[in-house]
Amino acid sequence: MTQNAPNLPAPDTRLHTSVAIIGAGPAGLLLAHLLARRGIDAVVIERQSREHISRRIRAGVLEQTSVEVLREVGLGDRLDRQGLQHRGIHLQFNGARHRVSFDDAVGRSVWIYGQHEVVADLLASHDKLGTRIVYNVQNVAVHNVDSNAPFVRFERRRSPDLRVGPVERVELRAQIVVGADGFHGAARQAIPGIETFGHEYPYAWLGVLANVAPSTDELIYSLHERGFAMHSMRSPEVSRLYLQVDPGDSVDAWPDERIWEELDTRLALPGWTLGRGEITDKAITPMRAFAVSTMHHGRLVLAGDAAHIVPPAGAKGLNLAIADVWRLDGALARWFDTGDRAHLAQYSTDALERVWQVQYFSNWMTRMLHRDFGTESGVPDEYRSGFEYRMQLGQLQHLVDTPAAIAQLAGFYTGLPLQDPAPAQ
Ligand code: FAS
Ligand code: PHB
Repeated sequence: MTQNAPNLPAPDTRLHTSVAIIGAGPAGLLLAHLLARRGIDAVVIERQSREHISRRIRAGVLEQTSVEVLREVGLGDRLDRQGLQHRGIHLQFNGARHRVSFDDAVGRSVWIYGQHEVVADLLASHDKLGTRIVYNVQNVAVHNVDSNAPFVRFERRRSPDLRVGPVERVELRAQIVVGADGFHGAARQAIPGIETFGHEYPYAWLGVLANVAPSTDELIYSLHERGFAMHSMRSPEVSRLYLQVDPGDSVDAWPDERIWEELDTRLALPGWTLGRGEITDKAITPMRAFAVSTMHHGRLVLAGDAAHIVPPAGAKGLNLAIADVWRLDGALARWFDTGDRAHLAQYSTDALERVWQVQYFSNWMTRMLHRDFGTESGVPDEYRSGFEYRMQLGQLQHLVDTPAAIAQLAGFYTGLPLQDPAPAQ
């Protein structure tokens, strides 16, 4: 991904900008939007096509902190019209469903508004702003991050069929390079000596999208002895549902009937029925946590999943990306407007302080709500996992009975406050 400006072949095309952003996911697109509002030029380069990034189904929950940011920067109109405000969630265990009220506990909410909707709003904004977004790039490499003239090299094909035709070598010169290229991106490798820390959970999520009205008013997180299940939604007509499965499980082993049967079992409640409909999307996502030791080196900065991944039980991945970008935008604005380098130097420390608190919350939600059947021997160990399960039930019962515990969950779930970054002393 990175070289220190060896004698590279001359590029076919040279582009110039103030901020080169690698990745047109929520982090990259939102940063370009925020910078454009300040008159700071950015170019976004993206490995996939516009169609591909537009149809990716991922996160569904926006914490109130994120909603306030999006409204503040002119991205709240459709969200306020179509987003579903939720003032609490349901926790289900031991055959009972308990409502956890965010409103009563902390007076805040979350909004159900799919990540693909946020991306659609961002792309519509960039169409109006005329932002330069280069899709279908290949072989991206970051150079000279330790100099004051970093640049990104990449290739693109001009032909409509991206697999054939001449390759154009492009050099994008910038003052700052931002790696917003997600977990599988490679920008972070351009940071010498960067360390990564992480954890692979012994389970995964089978996520399904179904054309059926949600059978609940608010999200249901359920711990059943067979494993975790969740009932979420995308709109009054579309349900989003999840099942805990084994990490090595395959979607092929989960025909629709089996999915509905298992959801019925894990979400069962006397007097309640789960509506069924056409499943339009199903995918298995591994469950991992990961974060880097630093999000900044020289003229390279990281934001979003490029720097951290949280397990989705806390509904934080997208929200953390928004918080990173809000903070990075403020630091870059000061850097470009006044030459103040203190805020950019402080960005990584401040962003990671939030990341590790959210890692803690996401891990806590994950371990509380998933069954760990795993054993080193591979032989089911009811002695150990049965003990763990009964302790989780005790934890959940204490949680729903204890206002202070509910307040902590509600505070995290609806979003930690975004403090204005204090410049480094
Ligand atoms: P993204 O991964 O969204 O975007 C990175 C972009 O960079 C991509 O478009 C990629 O194509 C591009 N890219 C990568 N390498 C590149 C290169 N070398 N050159 C150019 N471009 C490159 N979060 C939740 O809160 N709730 C959920 O339910 C949830 N479900 C998820 C399901 C899946 C399958 C995944 C992968 C993530 C899920 N997440 C969820 C987390 C997700 O929402 C992320 O937090 C969010 O997409 C972060 O946005 P970005 O940081 O922009 O990263
Ligand atoms: C979703 O609706 O996709 C969703 C909701 C809550 C989570 C994770 C995913 O914790």
